[in-house]
Amino acid sequence: MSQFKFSAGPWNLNEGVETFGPAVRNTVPFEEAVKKFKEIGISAVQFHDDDAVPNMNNMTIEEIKAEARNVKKILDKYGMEAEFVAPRLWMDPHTTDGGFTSNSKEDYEFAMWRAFRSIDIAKELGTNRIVLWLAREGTLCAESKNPVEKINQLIDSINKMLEYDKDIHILIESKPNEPIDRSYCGTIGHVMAVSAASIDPSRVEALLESAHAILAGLDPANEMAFALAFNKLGSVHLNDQNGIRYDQDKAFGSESLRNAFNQVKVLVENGYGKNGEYVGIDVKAMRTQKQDVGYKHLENSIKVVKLLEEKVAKFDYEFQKKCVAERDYEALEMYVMELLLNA
Ligand code: GLO
Ligand code: MG
Repeated sequence: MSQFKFSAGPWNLNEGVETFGPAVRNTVPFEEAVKKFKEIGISAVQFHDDDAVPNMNNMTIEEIKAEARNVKKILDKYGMEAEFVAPRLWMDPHTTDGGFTSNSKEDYEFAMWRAFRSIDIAKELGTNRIVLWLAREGTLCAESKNPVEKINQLIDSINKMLEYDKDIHILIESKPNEPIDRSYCGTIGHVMAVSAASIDPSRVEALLESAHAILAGLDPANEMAFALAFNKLGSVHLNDQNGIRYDQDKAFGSESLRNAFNQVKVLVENGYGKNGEYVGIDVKAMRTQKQDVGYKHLENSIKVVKLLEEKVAKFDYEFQKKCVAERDYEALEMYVMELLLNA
């Protein structure tokens, strides 16, 4: 049992494509992915706009909405929800140099069109959450953009989305780098600042992904805590990451169990999920994994969350208080190690 509701995206059943090699697994058709998700305890699907409506660039608004309604029927068939829709502004030729911070007026307008369509799709799927992973909002060549101007342009874009629909909430997924070298919105602190500068801070929240915090050299649990302190943790992407390398999206807890424990602990302690927030599992199957077991990374991540919830339930707050009063932090640290090791 878990106190959380879990979500994942179709991209989490990945084919294993990477920079140095092609696909090693077949694409799992959408409906099959939804079925699989359901079987392993996931209750909501996360969408890129074009996961829901492929080929949307060539469709009218009405056609896009109609297609989204068909997707909703598949969700309904399996009793699944949609958690969010995220405009995929990193794949298209129009967003090679970013979308909301593009130097090209035409490409900027394309990015806004996709953002508005993502809102339309979200409404049809029955969610008011839009996620912005700002994949290319920054630079590869530092001098190619005026950073102050671009950060203001990003805030303007968010304001236009907030105005377009009075009900939507925008969750910014911070990431310091990859695919770009320097991102304009690399941490939860940046997200909170952008939120505060927007026309409706109550509708601009954060999505913290464990691996992204580690890539920024930060602690994922503290990043979650920072957003929680402002009442703005709209979603999380739990996964893991072996230090500052390429973005690995490993199974949750597979690299640092204590970090994972503290993420679950901060979520539990702060009643995360009480307002309908999901625990997203943004993990990638290892490229070495065969087709028929290419979903175990999801299953295992959920299992680790549940096991850590049990550890959190056992956490002895009296003992912690005693250690703090005596300033015996070695004792507290050893207690946590023993708790996690079942010693
Ligand atoms: C990549 C991101 C990616 C986003 C997803 C939703 O680093 O974590 O998986 O979460 O595209 O926008
Ligand atoms: Mg993510």
